[in-house]
Amino acid sequence: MWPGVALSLEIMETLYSKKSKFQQIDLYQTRHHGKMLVLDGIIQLTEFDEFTYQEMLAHLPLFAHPEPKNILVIGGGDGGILREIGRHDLVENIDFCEIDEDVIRVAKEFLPELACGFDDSRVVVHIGDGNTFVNNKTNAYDVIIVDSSDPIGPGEVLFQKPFYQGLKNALKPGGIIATQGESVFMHQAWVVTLAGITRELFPVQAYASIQVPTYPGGSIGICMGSLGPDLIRPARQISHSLQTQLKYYTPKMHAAAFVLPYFAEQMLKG
Ligand code: SPD
Repeated sequence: MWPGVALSLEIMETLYSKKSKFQQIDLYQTRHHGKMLVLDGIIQLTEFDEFTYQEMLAHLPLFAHPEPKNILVIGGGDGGILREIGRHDLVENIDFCEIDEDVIRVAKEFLPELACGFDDSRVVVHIGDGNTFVNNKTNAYDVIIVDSSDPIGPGEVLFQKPFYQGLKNALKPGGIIATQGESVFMHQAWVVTLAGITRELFPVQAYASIQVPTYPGGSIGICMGSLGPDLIRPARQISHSLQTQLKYYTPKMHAAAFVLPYFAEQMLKG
C-alpha cells in the first residue's frame, strides 16, 4: 500500500496474533502509543490517536445531517465508530455489519475503551459481507458510515462503484454517506477514483482530510456524498456536554477538514 515507506512503533509485547477466516489479526502493546490493532500487517488504530479518525468519520456525517435517526455502519469491528455514534441522542437505531467477527472478539478482549461502542442498546450487529448487506436495503438509513480497511483483501469491494450505488439506494431521501477515503498524499489514484464515483452518484460531494499520526503519511481522507444536506458545515449545534466528551471534532474542525491543499483541490476537481 505504501511503496518505499515504513512506519516504526516500538513494541513491548504481542498480545494477540492469529489468522482469522479473512485476515491476519495482530494486537500489540506499544511502548509510547498504547495498544495497536494491525490487520494484514496494516495499522488500523493505536490508542494514542484513534480518536481523530473515529470522531471525524462519525461526527462529520452525523452533524451534517439535520436529523440522523437510522444509521448503518459497515466495517470497524473495533467498535470505535459505534462509540462515537452512541454519543448522539437523536440516533434511534444503528445497524452494524462486519465481515470478521474475530476482530470484534479481539477488540472486546483488548480494546474495551473502543469496544464499549457495542454496549449501546441501539446497536444491532450483523456478521457478514457489507456489500451483500447493503444491497438488500432500500430507503433505510439517514447516514451510512463505511469504516473499511484498505482496498486490498476483504475491503476491496468496498472501494468500487457498485458498492457505492448500493449505499445510495440504501439511503433515505436527504441521506449522507461517509467512507474511509485513503490519503491525498499517499494514494492519489484511489482518492480520485472514490471522489469520482461519489461525484457521479450524489448531488452533493465533499472530501475531508484529517490527521492520524500513526497512519503512513500522517493523514487519511473521508469521502462523503449527500442526497441533500450541505456537507461542509454542521446542520446542528453541538451541545456543551457532547463537545466536552470529544478531543478532535469541533464545529470549526468540521469546516476546516474540507479545506484542502491546492494540489488536492485540483486533483479532486473532476
Ligand atoms: N490504512 C488504514 C485504514 C484503516 C481504516 N479503518 C480503521 C479502523 C478504525 N475503526
